[in-house]
Amino acid sequence: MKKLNTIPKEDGFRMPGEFEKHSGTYMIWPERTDNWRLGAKPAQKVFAEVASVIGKYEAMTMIVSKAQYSNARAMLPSYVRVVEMSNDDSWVRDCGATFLVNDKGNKRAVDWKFNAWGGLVDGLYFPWDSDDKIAQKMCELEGVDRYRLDDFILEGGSIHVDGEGTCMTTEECLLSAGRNSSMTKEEIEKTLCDYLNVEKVLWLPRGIYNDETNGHVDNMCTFVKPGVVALAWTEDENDPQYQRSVEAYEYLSNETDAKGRKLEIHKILTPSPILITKEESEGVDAVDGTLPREEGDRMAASYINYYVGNGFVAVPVFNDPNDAKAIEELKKLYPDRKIEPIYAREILLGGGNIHCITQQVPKGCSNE
Ligand code: KQY
Repeated sequence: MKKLNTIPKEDGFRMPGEFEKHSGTYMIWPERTDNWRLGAKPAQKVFAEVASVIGKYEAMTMIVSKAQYSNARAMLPSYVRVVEMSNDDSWVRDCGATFLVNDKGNKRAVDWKFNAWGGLVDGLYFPWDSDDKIAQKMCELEGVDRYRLDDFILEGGSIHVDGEGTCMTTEECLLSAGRNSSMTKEEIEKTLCDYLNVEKVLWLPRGIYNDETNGHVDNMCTFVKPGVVALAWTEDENDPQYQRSVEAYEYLSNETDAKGRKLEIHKILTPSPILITKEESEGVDAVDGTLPREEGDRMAASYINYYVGNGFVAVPVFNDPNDAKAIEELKKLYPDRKIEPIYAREILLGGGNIHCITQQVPKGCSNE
């Protein structure tokens, strides 16, 4: 498949909202023992559950290393396609392709440069070269041409779009020192506008407290549909999350989207603080250059890290009293989709959640 040197906006390609129809979903099988405890066995069980749930609704592809192929194949139902591919870890939202469509239903993708959330400044592991090739390989499998940006670092979890001209991100992440520090905010915004084909970028100040991605928006706020957002919230003024949520709420309340609409904001309470236990910490191998998992560290838990697909919403839950509230709220926000709660502590222990480990391929009718 071709590498394109033109610009999606000029070519008439846009990133659709996640809530638009999909042709399928990708995930990557977890295995690295310096991120996933106990040889990644508990995480593999939950990844298999997530893939099994999504696979009931749409075509599901699991990327897996050579070493783990047989194990993943054995743990996954036959309706999940398993494809061998080198990888460094399992965050396909971040290293995978960002798929685009045009009005004729043709598909292309953006292949952003990936540096493991901050490269040598504050990245989370080294090396990341296999992950940086995942987007290209997904394009080969899907048969779509790609726009490769060799000079612009971005992870898919750091952006959300409404499919109608608006992108949402955080300053904490996109202006961080380990990404595009030689670019101005205006230059970064122009790149987003050109490659996602949007007219307006909403810059939330910060993401979730202690999020190792430098505050990805996909853990903090998401578009339910154009004009409607769901925001992570806490009523506890002593929680360091409180000020972050208040700032985001105030910012969004005073903004409009690309179509000039005021945003309807739904607050979704976070679970109570979730800390890494001694047993969990001891199950992770220590490796130089990988972020350690220390007992007592607070994890960046949020229900906003859910994934929306054809007829369903896969929602992380944590055995917390706020699980039920989040599910009830999401049932109201997505009346036409089945809410699928999945106990996701093991994914959270690796540094993200269901949205971070999934990547949608939008529906189109043919490839160009
Ligand atoms: O998107 C994410 N939340 C990825 C987090 C990466 C964690 C690596 N340990």
